Amino acid sequence: MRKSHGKVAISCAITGAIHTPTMSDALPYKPEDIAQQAIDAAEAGAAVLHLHARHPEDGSVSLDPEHFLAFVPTIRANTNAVLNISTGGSLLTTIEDRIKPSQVISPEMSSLNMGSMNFSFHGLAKRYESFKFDWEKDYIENSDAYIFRNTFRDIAQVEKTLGEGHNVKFEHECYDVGHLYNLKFCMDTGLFKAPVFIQFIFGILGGIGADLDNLVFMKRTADRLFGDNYQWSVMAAGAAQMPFATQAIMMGGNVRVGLEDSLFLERGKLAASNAEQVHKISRIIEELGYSVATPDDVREMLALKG
Ligand code: KMH
Ligand code: ZN
Repeated sequence: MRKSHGKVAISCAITGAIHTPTMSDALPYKPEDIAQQAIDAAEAGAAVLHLHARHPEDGSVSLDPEHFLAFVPTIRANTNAVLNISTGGSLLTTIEDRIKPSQVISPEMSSLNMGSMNFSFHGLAKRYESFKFDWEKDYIENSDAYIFRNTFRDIAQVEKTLGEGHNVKFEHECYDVGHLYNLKFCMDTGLFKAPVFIQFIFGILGGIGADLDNLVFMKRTADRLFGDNYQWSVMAAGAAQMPFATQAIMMGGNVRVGLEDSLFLERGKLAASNAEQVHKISRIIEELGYSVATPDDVREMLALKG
């Protein structure tokens, strides 16, 4: 997309499934707050809104489609943004449960995680007592709790149900270089058609680290595997969020920000909202001489159903 339009698409991941409301007052979990933050993020320049739901009472993760339906219509009524519903769910939930919200909502996009892995936001352990890991207890005795299962069968089931069934296009979440090869393999078997949209993800323990060499490596590998048949975006967890997004802009990519991925605006300063992060990356895009893509630009770029 950058080659032809000089535009950068911003995705904003509004609340996710990992951070807890105790970590930041800004993290939305009530439906009206998720809706308002999503609307504000869209007004600030986010073309794509990546959405998870939470239980409104305590902010714990929910895969209940009703909890999604408590905010999706408001967002649809008040923005032109592309809705992207998570199929990540939470660890140890079945793929059937993870797909359900997207089946009910039939969004233009859903996330699709491209491989099984150990998954931990280990960076949070430095700051939050509730995330302090005990190596023996958590990672050895209880290590199954960290499995993020995304087998080829799971991936095919998401495609069959949502791709074939609802004409949903995917944000292919690639947490490591092997996931790019998984995606290529799936394309070669005919499961996915070009162009695919790949989210390069950095800084999850279990995936590739947030080192700039790795961004170059992921990009070079994707160029080799997919040629012109892909669009890409970058998401880095925690403190690496803004630096990696900036680097992605300079390399011709798109960006993802949002409180799902980092609670901070800059080192030591919590973001007041998702929109604050979107404003910041929008400013950077413009300062670097590019412009912010609209939702319709993204619809064209990814041939979404609209
Ligand atoms: N939480 C991120 C590391 C999903 O929702 O499918 C990736 C993610 C997964 O957004
Ligand atoms: Zn997500």
